Amino acid sequence: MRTPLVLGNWKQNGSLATIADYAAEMAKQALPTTVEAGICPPALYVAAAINALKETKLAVGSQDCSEYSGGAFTGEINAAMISDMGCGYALVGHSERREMFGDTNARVADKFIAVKATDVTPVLCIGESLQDRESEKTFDVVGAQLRAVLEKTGEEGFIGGVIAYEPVWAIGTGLTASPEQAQEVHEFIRGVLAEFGETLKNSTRLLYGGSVNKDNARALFEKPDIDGGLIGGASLKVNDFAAVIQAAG
Ligand code: G2H
Repeated sequence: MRTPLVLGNWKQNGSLATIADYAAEMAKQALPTTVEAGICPPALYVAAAINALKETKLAVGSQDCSEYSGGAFTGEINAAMISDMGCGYALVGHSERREMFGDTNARVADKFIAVKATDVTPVLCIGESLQDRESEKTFDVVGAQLRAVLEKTGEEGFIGGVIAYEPVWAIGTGLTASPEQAQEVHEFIRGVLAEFGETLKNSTRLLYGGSVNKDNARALFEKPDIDGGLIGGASLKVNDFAAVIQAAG
């Protein structure tokens, strides 16, 4: 039995004022006790978010993590710091980091390993571009992104980690993969996990991300291999995000 997980990725949005309002409104929402949920605000606001969300069910996560453990890496934040601040999760390999900030499969694997060495849960983001999908390379691309990590960690080093499948063509575009398209890739991902161990296959939570909202969430979360979501735009509005969390319950 996998506990559903819904994480909000705020990307480069938010302010001290919006975090305070958001937390006050979220505290009034009746959220299901059966769902784990959290938000990943910009790193500078993690402390404020943890403090503001104390009265809610929401945890806080980081949007990224350095692969380095510390030293002369200006602008970077390491896994020990993310743990030290009390974050429950750290995203690694989001497609925006891969596309715009040079995160390769190898670097993402090192980031995953750095997070996994702490008490923070790594959330490995993978997904194909529109061009990949149109040229029928979805499974090749997603498989390569996943194996790059699994081949370094093995089953033991991956267990407890989370995977977010986010087709790049569905991110922030309003285009969502249909529940059937998402399930097909999630089933493939579980097949790759099975190559590394049955426990890994059965226990790993697989989130879907890409224009999930309060109207399409339930149909996605009903699919057998979809264990929750990574939510961008819709996580910025309390009512919408609460409805998505409820849909996972
Ligand atoms: C995909 C998702 C959250 P959105 O990036 O990671 O964003 O829901 O806005 O497509």
